[in-house]
Amino acid sequence: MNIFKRRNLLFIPAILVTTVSSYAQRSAPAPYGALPSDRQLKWQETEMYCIVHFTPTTFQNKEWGYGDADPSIFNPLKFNADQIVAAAKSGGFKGIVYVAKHHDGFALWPTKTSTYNISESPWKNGKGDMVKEFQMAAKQEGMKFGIYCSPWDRSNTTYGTPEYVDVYRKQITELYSNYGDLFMSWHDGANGGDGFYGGKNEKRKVDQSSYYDWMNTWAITRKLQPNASVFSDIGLDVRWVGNEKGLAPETSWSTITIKGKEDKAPMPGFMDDNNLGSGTRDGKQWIPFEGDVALRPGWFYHPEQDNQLKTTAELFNIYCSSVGRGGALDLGLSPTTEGILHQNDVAALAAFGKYLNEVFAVNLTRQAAISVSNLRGKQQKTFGTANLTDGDRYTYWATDDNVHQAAVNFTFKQPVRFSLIQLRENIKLGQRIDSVAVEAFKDGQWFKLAKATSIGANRIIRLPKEETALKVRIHVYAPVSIALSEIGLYLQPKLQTVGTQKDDNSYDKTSWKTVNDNNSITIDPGKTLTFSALSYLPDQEKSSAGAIEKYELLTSEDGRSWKSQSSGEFSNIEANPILQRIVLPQTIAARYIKIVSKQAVPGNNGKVQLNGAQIEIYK
Ligand code: FUL
Ligand code: CA
Repeated sequence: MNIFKRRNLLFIPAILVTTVSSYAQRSAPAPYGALPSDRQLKWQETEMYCIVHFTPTTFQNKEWGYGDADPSIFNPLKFNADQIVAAAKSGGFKGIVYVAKHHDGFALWPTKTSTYNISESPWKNGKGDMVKEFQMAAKQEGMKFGIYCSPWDRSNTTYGTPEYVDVYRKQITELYSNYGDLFMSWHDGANGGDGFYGGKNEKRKVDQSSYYDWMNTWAITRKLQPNASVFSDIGLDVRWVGNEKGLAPETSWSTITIKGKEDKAPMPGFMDDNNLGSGTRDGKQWIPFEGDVALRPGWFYHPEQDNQLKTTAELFNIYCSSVGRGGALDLGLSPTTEGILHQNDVAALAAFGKYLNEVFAVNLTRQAAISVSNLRGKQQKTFGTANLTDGDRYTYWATDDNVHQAAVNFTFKQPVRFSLIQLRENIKLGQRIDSVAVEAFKDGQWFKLAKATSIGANRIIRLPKEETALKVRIHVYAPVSIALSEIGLYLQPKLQTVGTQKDDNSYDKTSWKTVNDNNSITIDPGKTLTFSALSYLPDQEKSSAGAIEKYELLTSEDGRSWKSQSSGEFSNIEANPILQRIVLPQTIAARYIKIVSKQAVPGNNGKVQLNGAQIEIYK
């Protein structure tokens, strides 16, 4: 007979139950759900890194190179990888991912796989290796190093055939064999479309989930770089957050279930982008998110964006919505054609790093007397409250197995002022906590301050305003015992909000007349305008569906016969719908101006986003 059948348990003497359970409470709680690998733990600890885009595309002032740039344009005369990496370090970043090959297909290292590479450029007389330069600079600054090699290649004539997949595998083999120990192997999801393709100038579409045969491609990564976390739309180790603003939603789980593909390893094209930000509570796999966003509006350097850098306040907001939501922040840096960061970027990074240090300088919980409503096995030394403030993300306070709700109380000698609460779980034991509620005791009463879900590796709760309290209480709810490793209370120093400088040389458009059809807009400014540039601002609130991807700009003297002035693409507008500029090679004088959408981001019921409010014309 099975004595552990439920009804028999009732007859086991109470004393035996107590002894067995208190013995169990001496050991660590059993891990819960999907767990991070050692490789992912290291990645979670990194929290902040930068991605550097510096290729011939920089010299073309574009966001996506077409694949036909002449290598002779790549000649950065003041190139200094150390200046770039040191600036990133001053911002508090701990790693550098270098774009060894972007969509234009130009290899920034002397690869044997294609002649379209750095040895064809005049830089260092064709003897240079940009990937090596960044690897050495990262080493010098004590930063981790990672590599992004774009799967999409708009230059390679074999792109779209099985032969190219072989080329791509050889490229990553070179990159993963010759540039030291990598912490990240980065791949994006932008795939296929039109390009140069060795002079064919055509459109090539591939099936993202099958073409690259990621499982076998990433097997190379695992073999050559076992410590590198693989990032992609959904990568083996790290997922994309679903936008290029670096922002995760309030609730963002580090686990995720890829519906219908539970048995398969994750790879691009496997899931609906809408779930990337939130993840899945109790998801089948541990795949936390990376929030990627550029310091400037675009990923590449554009001189006209020199005054459009994110402010410290914006960067801090992004930090709280990425690192502060259990993921990582990957900030894009864009060297100039000289091969260094612009002074504004250097200053922005230093200011942000300084501010982060100020925010986290004083953890007020270290000044408090701490008590908890339950302590696992009464083991003060192993699971006690001292673990909550020791700065170690793996030492933790835990509750007994049957205690799934508990509270932590902080009592101060004098009322303290704070505006940020930081929590960490010991994620080696999984993402256990469902939610927390924060209360403050002031004027003789308890007040509710905030609630949060999805804690994980790190959770920052920002209060709407500063609070002053003598006691703070945090209620924790979980489906299993709790293993919370850190609680911090901080006072965020005030930030001066300096408005970003905007272009002020745009024409006043209050009296313009515009005529729209679905694909074009005709502007009648009422008089002849002399202009050097135009801009188009896609919807900033909803989605990029319907935004113009390919445009043509035409002008006319009589509104009937039109002359084409310029055409091109608004690269990457789907993922990063920022202000787009059409800079003309020389100024034009025209009486009527027309913008035609030649291709738009799918969706929006086929309606193109194009109205007068979205267009500016510059002197
Ligand atoms: C995207 C690319 O299309 C952008 O150009 C940029 O490299 C960004 C980091 O990833 O998918
Ligand atoms: Ca700790």
